[in-house]
Amino acid sequence: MPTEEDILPTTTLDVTAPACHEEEYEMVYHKPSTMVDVSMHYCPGCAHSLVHKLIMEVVEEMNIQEKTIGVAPVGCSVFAYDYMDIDMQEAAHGRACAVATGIKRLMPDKYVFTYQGDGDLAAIGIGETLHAINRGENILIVFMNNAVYGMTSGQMAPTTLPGMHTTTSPDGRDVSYYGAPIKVAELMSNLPGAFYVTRQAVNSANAVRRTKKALQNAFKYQQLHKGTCLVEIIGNCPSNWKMTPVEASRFIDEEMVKTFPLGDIKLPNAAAIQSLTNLSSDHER
Ligand SMILES: Cc1ncc(C[n+]2csc(CCOP(=O)(O)OP(=O)(O)O)c2C)c(N)n1
Ligand code: SF4
Ligand SMILES: [Mg+2]
Repeated sequence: MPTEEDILPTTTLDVTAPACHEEEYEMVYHKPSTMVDVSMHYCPGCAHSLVHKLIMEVVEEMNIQEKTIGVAPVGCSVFAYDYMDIDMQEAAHGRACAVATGIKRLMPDKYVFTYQGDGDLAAIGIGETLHAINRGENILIVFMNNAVYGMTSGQMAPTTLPGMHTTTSPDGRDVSYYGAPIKVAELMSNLPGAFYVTRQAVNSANAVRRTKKALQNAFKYQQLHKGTCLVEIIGNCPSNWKMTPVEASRFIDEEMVKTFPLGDIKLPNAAAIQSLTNLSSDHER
């Protein structure tokens, strides 16, 4: 029978962390104070985590943490409220824009945004979304388009690319049978209530910078009470695309943008931008 001595390690491991001289390093990155300091449940290379961070950076930089209310969807980002340190409301599948409408109408001075995937927004929630934008609700819609139902294991979504293989289109999406992918940003930009509509991505450093700028604009435009802002973001879903994170980023540049070209689709007019400038200088006075 082994003795206690046989079982216990005979050498002691040195677990002391190496000395860290913080003062020698310049801080170039910090997690926004507006995020909860926990690990996320997202897959490696998933766009959701990155976009959560970008939204929360904007909230931090605009100093509007106490004034911002988010509406979480059903989908992989259903737990967004666990990561964003702001007031948040969970909506039933597809109903985020209706919930956001109620919040914004009751509290018009708050910054209200929805965060929705393509299954949530473009399938079950297309009616709510279209009517909210048509009414010109003063909300920001952050639309995460990864071309599949991520959470439920990769079924075909309204935004699945022609020929794309999913669990419910194993031979590739047949457009003659299922119809063409819905270009949500272009469709919604035609509605009179749409104030600012853009499509961005987060698959490269430059794309991330442009998406952040779009989110900054959209949050600022909410101060004008002029209509709905829609920021569509092409999101990586390496797990359901059956790709590595690097392949998924490449797939966006090589395939996704053919159907979903990136860039601004509807911009506010010059007078609206000018009134925003006047508003900010009023605040500064
Ligand atoms: C009324 C209703 N229908 C279906 C579901 C099942 N469901 C949960 S998440 C989801 C798809 C989510 O896909 P998407 O919105 O694109 O988000 P992603 O996971 O890709 O980020 C579905 C169909 C549900 N929860 N409720
Ligand atoms: S399944 Fe796709 S969308 Fe969901 S967490 Fe994983 S990579 Fe992200
Ligand atoms: Mg999706």
